[in-house]
Amino acid sequence: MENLDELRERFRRQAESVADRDSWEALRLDWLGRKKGVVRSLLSRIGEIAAEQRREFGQRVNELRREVESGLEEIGDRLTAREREASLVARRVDVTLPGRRPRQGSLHPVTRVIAEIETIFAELGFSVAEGPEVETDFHNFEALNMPPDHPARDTQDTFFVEGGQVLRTHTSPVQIRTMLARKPPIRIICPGRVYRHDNDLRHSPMFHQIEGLAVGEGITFGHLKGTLEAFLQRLFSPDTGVRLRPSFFPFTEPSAEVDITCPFCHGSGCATCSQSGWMEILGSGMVDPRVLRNCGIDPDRYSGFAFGLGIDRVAMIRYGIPNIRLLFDNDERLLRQVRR
Ligand code: 2U9
Repeated sequence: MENLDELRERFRRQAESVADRDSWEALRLDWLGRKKGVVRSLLSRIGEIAAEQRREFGQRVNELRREVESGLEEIGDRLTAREREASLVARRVDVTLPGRRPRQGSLHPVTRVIAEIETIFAELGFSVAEGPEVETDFHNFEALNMPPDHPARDTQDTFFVEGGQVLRTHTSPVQIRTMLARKPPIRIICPGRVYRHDNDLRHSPMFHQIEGLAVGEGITFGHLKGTLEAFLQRLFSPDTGVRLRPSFFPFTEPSAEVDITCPFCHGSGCATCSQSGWMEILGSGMVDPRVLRNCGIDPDRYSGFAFGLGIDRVAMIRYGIPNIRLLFDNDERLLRQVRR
């Protein structure tokens, strides 16, 4: 019995020197361990105690066990609190540091130019029409006055698809489809991807066009010129000069190529415009009467103008991009450089 008081004292002394998890676990095993723990070995020796003292001995060993248990629990709680404190200190966050800026997305220059041109033409009363990129020979060529084996087809560098279809070489088939489906008056622009077998610094096998078409009674070359002048001065700047040069396209008659005064030197001559002061920007003309007739529109009653421009070229001029490939390489640095 005196021994038990001594043991209690010993536990208290040992408990005081516990400084970490390992010594806490060692203390627990010493006292409560199932095989060699002090409490367990005391109980296993109860047979050595005189019968009339066993009851008291049992009670006192249980008291010791409870004291050991609550002592261990108390130290354990203290260790847990200390560990938590240490980990909070170790993972301390400096809330005064500047935040990380989220990476910002932005529209591709081609997407931006398309949106800008759509806005300008919406104000002029045009709506947007779209169509398939894999086209029939009829919609891409024949209806546009380019019959099979006609030399005009040579200029189109066509990709052929199995089954006799083609990747559209221009967005003109969208205008053909619109005229076949609707009666005049028609005022549409047709933006989209087109494909030509051509690949160098200025050409990509896939590029973007916007074509426009206006068909109605009494549409003249004057409407063509006025519309394009208004459009180009909105797209570039109000003092942009516009000039038309005679040209030829199978689907327009008469046809004209359209130049603007160079947006870089404003006409005085620089490297970008080869010292000419002018830049070719689009092709245009009055819709050939045969094209109207191919689409079921009476050319004696209706007339129309059409035009086409390369969007990628406009984006390259607008954002100073020297190589068309940069538009399609999916290099994020391009987006960062042209971002507003
Ligand atoms: C229909 C009738 C006429 C569309 C036209 C051009 C002239 C033209 C080029 C500009 C640069 C293609 O992207 S580019 O290489 N386009 O020069 N396009 S007239 O004429 C049409 C279209 C549809 C029914």
